[in-house]
Amino acid sequence: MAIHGRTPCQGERAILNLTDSDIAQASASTLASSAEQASDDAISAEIQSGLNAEARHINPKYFYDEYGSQLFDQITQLDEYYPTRTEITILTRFAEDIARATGRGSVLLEPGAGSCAKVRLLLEALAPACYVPIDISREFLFAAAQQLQSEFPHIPIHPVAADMQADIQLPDNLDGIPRMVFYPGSTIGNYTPAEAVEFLRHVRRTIGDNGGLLIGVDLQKDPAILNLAYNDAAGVTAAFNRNCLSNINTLTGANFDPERFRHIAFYNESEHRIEMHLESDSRQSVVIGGQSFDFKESERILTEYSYKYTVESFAQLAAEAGLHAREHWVDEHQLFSLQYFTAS
Ligand code: AVI
Repeated sequence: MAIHGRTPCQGERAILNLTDSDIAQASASTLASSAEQASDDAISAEIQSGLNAEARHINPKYFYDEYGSQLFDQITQLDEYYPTRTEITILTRFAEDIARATGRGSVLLEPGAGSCAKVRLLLEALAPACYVPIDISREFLFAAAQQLQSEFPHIPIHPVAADMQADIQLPDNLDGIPRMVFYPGSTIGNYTPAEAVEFLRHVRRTIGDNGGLLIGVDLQKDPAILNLAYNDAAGVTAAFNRNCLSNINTLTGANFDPERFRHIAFYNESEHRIEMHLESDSRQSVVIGGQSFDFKESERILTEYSYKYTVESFAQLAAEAGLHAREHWVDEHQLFSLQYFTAS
């Protein structure tokens, strides 16, 4: 990667200019874990294992092929789906407050950065020594980083194509600068609480003893609001849910008929989570990787959990990972929160 100027550690901004060859080099140095693309057989085996389980399930990662990502973008713009616009309102309104709480000039890491959309709202206020977007989707990430670099030429940007759980190697000149992980979008809600603690422990290791975490967390609220958010009138969430079956067909040669599965989404009040399922509209059989699966009428496949927390319940979870609650910001209707934790 071409870094021009003195290192940030020396007190001056380094400008990282991304060229095509930088991109190629960085791509080549991608961490091994992200380079290992699951083979068709491994995908079939994973789907088979989920469907052989007593509670049939499919990993929500299968929502996100190109079409699924477009559908998710559409979801974020729906009237019923409040999380994205509410988080944007909080980031816009409290950017300076957030910077005051977190401090400026840290190395800002964003796992699953995608299009780097939300960080734009914070970059001027946080003035990071370096912004490190991390995403498995290499081409998309580098295109987004290049665009961001042109909008914020004074902020060094160091994209890393890697899995969210990978250990990230940063340039030596960033050693000793406090790290802050930015994890917006309430993606943490798609983990079970045990998985969330595991992820937060990984964050804790990444930030070391003097770093922080700024995370978007969706809040518990009137179930009617939640049920609407995941059952939009236009049927975009239903199409998003069914699309995982089309994606699995493409990846494994399976023969799901997505139209023969109904979209089911509801708020489970005792578990504080939205559950999304696909429900078979009749008896049917599907072949995946040479194995046949029979579905009874109304039999369900679990496709996603989306856990909702209170500020306090999430702070307790984070404490299990060694993260201490410092400050939080919510919108006026208390729909969504942005929460700041430090390692010590
Ligand atoms: C990505 N994640 C935070 C979304 C959510 O709300 O749990 C995924 C989603 N599923 C249905 N609608 C949106």
